[in-house]
Amino acid sequence: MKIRGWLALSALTITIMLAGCSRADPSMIADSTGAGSDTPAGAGPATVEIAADASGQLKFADETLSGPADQPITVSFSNPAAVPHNWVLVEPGQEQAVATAAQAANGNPAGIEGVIAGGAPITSATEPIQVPPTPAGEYPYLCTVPGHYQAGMAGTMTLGAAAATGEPTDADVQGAASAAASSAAQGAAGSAVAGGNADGITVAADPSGQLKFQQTTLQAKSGTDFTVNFSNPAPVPHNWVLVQPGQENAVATAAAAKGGDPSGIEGVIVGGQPIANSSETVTVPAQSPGTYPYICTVPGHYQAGMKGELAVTP
Ligand SMILES: [Cu+2]
Repeated sequence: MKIRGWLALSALTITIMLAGCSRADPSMIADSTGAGSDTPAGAGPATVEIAADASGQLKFADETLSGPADQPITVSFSNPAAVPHNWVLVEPGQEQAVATAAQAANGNPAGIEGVIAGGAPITSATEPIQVPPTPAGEYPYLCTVPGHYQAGMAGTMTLGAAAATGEPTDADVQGAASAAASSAAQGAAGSAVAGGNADGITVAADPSGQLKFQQTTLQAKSGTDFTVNFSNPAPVPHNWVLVQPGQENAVATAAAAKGGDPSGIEGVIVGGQPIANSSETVTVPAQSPGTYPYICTVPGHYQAGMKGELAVTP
C-alpha cells in the first residue's frame, strides 16, 4: 500500500512537472493545434479517474470517460471492492478478443494484442494507468478478470472530445451512491427458498453474472449423504462450497490466496473448483442437524455477498 501510494504520488508529481514544462515551452504550445483551446487554462496534466463498483458488482462506476487525443493520459483506476478488477483500454472492436486472451492469463492483459493500456487486477487499491498518446476516437475499456467483461464490465472512452478534465463529477458521486443503495436493496431481498430434497438439491449462480446464488437457503435431511447440483450459467467463474458453521470468512480468505481453490482448506466440508457456463454435482457426506453456510470462494465473491445457508434437519 505504501509503495503503491508512493508510486501514485510520484507519477502525479512527474505529470505535474511535465505540464509545467509544456506551459513554459512555446514550441509545444504551438504544436497543440486547436485541441489546446479545448483544455481550460491551467487545467494541468490530463488525469482521468475511474472506479470499479464499490459493492463488488461487475461494473465500472462510469461507463463513459473522455480525454484528450494524442497526449499521454494518466487514468487513476481505483477498485474499492474485494473482488479483483482492472481497467484495460483496447483498440476499437478488440474487446472480445482481448477478454478471451486475458482469460487464459487469469485476467492479466500484459502483452495481449489489441491492448492500448491496462494493469493487472487489483483489490481495495488505486493505481495509475499510463495511456500513451492515442489518436482521436472512441475506445472501449473493460475489466479482463475472467467473466467480468461478459457480465458487462465495460465502457467507452472518447479521446479528442471537447471537455476532458479529470475532475470527479457529481455524476461519479451519484453513481457510487446509487450502486451502494442498489446493493443494499439486494441484500434486503434475496431469500428464495429452494425445496429441500435429499435426492438432489439444486443451486445456481446468478445467470447474469452477479455475485450471488439464486437460492440463498437450502434444506437437507441429516444422517444420509445427499447430492447438490450446482450450475453456473454465467461466464464469471463460481463454485459452491459448504463449510463448517462460523468458518466462512476464514475459508474465503484461505481460498482467495489460492485463486479460489477450496481444496484442502480447513473448515471446508465439500466444494468444487470454480466453473463457468456449466454445472456439476457435488456429493455431500451425511451431516448432523444444524445450519451450514455455503459460499463461493472465487476471490471477492463471498465478500460481495455470494453466500447462503443449508439447513440440515433431523
Ligand atoms: Cu463466485
